[in-house]
Amino acid sequence: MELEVKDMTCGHCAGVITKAVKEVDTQATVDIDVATRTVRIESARGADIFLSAIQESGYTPAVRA
Ligand SMILES: [Cu+2]
Repeated sequence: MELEVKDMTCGHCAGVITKAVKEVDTQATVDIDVATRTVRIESARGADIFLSAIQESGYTPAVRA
């Protein structure tokens, strides 16, 4: 899945978001591009739980259509 996190602005944000994703699914593959505010996640889990986890970390994610 591909998420857009508009308020992810630096490496610190990317680290916090990576940690949040891994807490949901330790097996998840996370690929982040801060420049385009993109978080790509490969996981068997659905998008909703990752959206919630990233929100709880203080960011505003949306599924990129
Ligand atoms: Cu940051």
